[in-house]
Amino acid sequence: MILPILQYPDARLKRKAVPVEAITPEIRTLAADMVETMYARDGIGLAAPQVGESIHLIVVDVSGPEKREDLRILINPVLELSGPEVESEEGCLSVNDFRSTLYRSLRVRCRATSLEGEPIEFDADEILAICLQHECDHLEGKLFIDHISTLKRMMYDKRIAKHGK
Ligand code: K2U
Ligand code: ZN
Repeated sequence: MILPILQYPDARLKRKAVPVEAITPEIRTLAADMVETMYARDGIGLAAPQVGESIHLIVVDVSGPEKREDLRILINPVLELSGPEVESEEGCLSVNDFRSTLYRSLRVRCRATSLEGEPIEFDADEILAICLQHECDHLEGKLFIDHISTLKRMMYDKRIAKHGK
């Protein structure tokens, strides 16, 4: 089922999510719905808080909605950042009509749990590393606009206040 995606400045996007304690049928259904929603919205990642569930669950597929060749469903993901910081131009399915550049680590090591309850560990760089950092920020209640300059943020907030999007 395609789920509605919360839009900034919805306060629920600022909540710190909580770890998944048990992989229940409801968690499996939510993960499947998040995957469907991500592809339907041409995204390459989606975090549970964006669909109103403040738990540590993200889905990513940097091969994109056309190919759907690299789907990763990550429960309780933890990132270890490494490598230099690189400039990243980002948008967000929860931040309408806005893109900005910020800095992200070029490489990450990700540890998580699969839907089957198995440990997952992999290294990532480039767009997968950026996407993982973007999604894990959502679990902390952070959006990419929290990393940009105050001036850029003020300009976006002013546009939202005036036009609602
Ligand atoms: O969390 C989200 O809002 C999903 C983002 C993830 C993302 C944003 C910026 C950079 C990497 C990942 C959406 O996928 S935004 C749409 C998009 C699509 C392709 C490439 C970059 C961004
Ligand atoms: Zn986002």
